[in-house]
Amino acid sequence: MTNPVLLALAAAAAALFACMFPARHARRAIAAAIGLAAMTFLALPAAAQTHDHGAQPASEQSGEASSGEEAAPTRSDPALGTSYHSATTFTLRTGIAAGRMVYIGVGGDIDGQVNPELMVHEGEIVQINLINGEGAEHDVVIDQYAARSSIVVGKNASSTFSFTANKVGEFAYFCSIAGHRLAGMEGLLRVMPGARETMDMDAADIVRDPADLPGPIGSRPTQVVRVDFETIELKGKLDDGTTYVYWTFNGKVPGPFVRVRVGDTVQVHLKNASDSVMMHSVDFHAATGPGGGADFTQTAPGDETVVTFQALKPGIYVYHCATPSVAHHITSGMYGLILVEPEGGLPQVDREFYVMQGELYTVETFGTKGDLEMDYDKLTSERPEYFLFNGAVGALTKSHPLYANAGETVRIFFGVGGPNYTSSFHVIGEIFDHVYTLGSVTTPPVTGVQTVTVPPGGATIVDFKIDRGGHYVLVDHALSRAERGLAGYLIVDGPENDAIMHAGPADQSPE
Ligand SMILES: [Cu+2]
Repeated sequence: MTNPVLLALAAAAAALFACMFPARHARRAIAAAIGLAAMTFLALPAAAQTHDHGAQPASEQSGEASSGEEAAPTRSDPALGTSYHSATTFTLRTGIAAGRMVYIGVGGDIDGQVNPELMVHEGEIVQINLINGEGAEHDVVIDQYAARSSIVVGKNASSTFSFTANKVGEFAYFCSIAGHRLAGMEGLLRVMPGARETMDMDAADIVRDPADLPGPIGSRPTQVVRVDFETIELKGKLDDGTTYVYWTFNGKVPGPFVRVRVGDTVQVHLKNASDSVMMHSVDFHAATGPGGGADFTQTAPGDETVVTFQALKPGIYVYHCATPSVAHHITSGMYGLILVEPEGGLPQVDREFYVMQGELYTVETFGTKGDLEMDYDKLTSERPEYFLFNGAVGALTKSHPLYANAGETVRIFFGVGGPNYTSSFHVIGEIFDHVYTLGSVTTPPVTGVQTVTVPPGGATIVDFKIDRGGHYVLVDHALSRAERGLAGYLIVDGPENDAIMHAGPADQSPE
């Protein structure tokens, strides 16, 4: 499928490209950085109606799927001046059904269907992946769109092409190899008028605003702090036109940011909503005791439990649901952070943010529209479809970017719910001045850090001063994950200080 080396190179090139642009082009540069590997050297053109990757030598196509040219779905923030959307993706495998040559749908709504009808909406970018299922030569052509795949030669060879569905109507897709269309290789592309109806109506916004966290505690005597959690299962918006049944603490992902000081007594009330299907619980990594509290908080729908613990050690800690299958509860959104401030608190900064990373394991492939379902097999074999900041695709790019002003110091509390993937947390275009390694606030922070490793069930704190206005991008520097939903914007208002960076040679720098 996608070639990781190419991706990495493309990502690096895009990031570099982003950095090289003068500030007035920051928007485009950021779009490029976000598109990064997603575009894998291939522009996913808004203007061009089609693009064809061209025929490949047969030698490169025999054997396993070798296209390596997936124009993966891209995304961005319309406010940032770009118009990429997730491509509507279909995968067709050639095969034999009832003695005829046919296309067979793979994945999503068309899975297993013979010559499936491909339904899209006007204006959508359509991506069609063709896989050779039996070894004869094939392609896919849509005449009216002047769109076609390469000829796939040899079993498991594949090809990908995309186009913008800007003509409404019904169009045949077929194999142009002599005789194949007549032999059965023909189906229908239906382009419906108007934009696809988004599912916002019946899907909740489960995204936790990264600015939604309590302020510093600083110096105060220790006290009993009551924490009220309600576990809520709800259909939430995963992406435009895509929903997932999340399991949450208080309806958002991540759960509430809990902030106490060392020595506090934390009294947790866990209520499980009466319309829940599952039992839920909570394990605080900040707690010492059986299950981090989970042993005392296994809570049936409609019930409430209480557990009390001492915040003995300062630090930034993950909490999560710990009801089996724990991985299932975590992937579905049941994680959050608790900060146990050291005596006197952390050094003051101008802005604090709360960001967590997790993965989603859906039956449907990344980018599929509709209601998606959890895939237990993918979960247990660690094959996620989505990587997410704060629970949804576009959570920190489209709906809730981080905002700051040039000259301010920014702190990000960053945790990984996971359940499985370690993050290489990085902000494109910035350097962390202070990193509280492994979430320890009792060890002096390390300084001048580019990328921080954060394991599942782990967290960190990064502080940095923003010297220059512009747009910065939060990523996991395992950048293939940016193609599967993982990106955030830090939008910084203020002067674009050319002394720090400008396009062109040094002697052209304005004083
Ligand atoms: Cu749970």
